[in-house]
Amino acid sequence: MGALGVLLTYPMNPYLEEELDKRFKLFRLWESPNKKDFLRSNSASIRAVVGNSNVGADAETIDALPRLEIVSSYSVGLDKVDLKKCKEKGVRVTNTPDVLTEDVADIAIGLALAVMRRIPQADGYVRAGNWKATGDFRLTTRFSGKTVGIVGLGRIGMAIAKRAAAFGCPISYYSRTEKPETNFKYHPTIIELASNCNVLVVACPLTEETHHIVNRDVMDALGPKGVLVNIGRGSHVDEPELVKALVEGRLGGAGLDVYEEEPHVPEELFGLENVVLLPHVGSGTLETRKVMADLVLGNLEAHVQNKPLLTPVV
Ligand code: 8YV
Repeated sequence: MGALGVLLTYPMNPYLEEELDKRFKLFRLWESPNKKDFLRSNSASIRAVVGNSNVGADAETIDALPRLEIVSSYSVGLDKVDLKKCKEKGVRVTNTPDVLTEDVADIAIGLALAVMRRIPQADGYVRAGNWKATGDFRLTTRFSGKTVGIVGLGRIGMAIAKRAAAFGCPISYYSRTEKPETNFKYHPTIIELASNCNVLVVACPLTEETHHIVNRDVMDALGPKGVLVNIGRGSHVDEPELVKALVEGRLGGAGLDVYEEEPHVPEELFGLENVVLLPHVGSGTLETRKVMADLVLGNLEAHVQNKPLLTPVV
């Protein structure tokens, strides 16, 4: 049957790309000016898709590839993969759970600290020579001991909770179901959670139910002293409402790693000093990205060899 034809949707990791090229027959989607034509002319060869949080496997891509057998995603989040269609068509799906949990949780805490202690601004203050010229930096807000509310107490949510607890922060959470195995305080609605915490961290998967789960009412419940941290997906938050809430001072601050239309970030945020903006780097360490790549490769190898998949979803 020859080497497995693998479609890589986006230039996500040089090591992964090199290994895919060595082990399989690689097709690079982004190199083609016309996606439809590219898929049509290579549809007889492509039996696997490797996507990520930018470009996954939508219904159109899946329909264009009648020989597709597996989608091996270089991400834990599968919101860019049409899971329903994959199920219907018998296409297997894998992701990269667990291996990125610690890094993403680190970034969540880093964002809360950066926003509240104004770390980027303080750094800029030193670099600009202002410390010498005008004296000490202004006072900031304590993070330790503040109530942290987590939306979604899955693997990443739990890792964030553990870290925040070590900072002496009382932990509360909202999720579809209560987790009686934890001592954290459960709130049955996100509004109730936001009304009762200082820092609200979004850590749930993006689904139809969680799209814009952080809306204007939630932001207002968090209030002018509250801080929103988003390490989930941009579309968890109603972004135009977030911009308004921050500009109008109805929300105290925001630490964001994700945006609705990446890499587009609303420019109104650039001038706000109560906001810290990261370019979707939650899992972006050398260590984690290597293990993620190896999981993608391992799942494809297992599929080819008819062995159990390492991290099956569908
Ligand atoms: C990456 C992610 O951004 O795992 C996820 O769901 O969002 C990230 O780890 C990504 O897919 C790397 O390209």
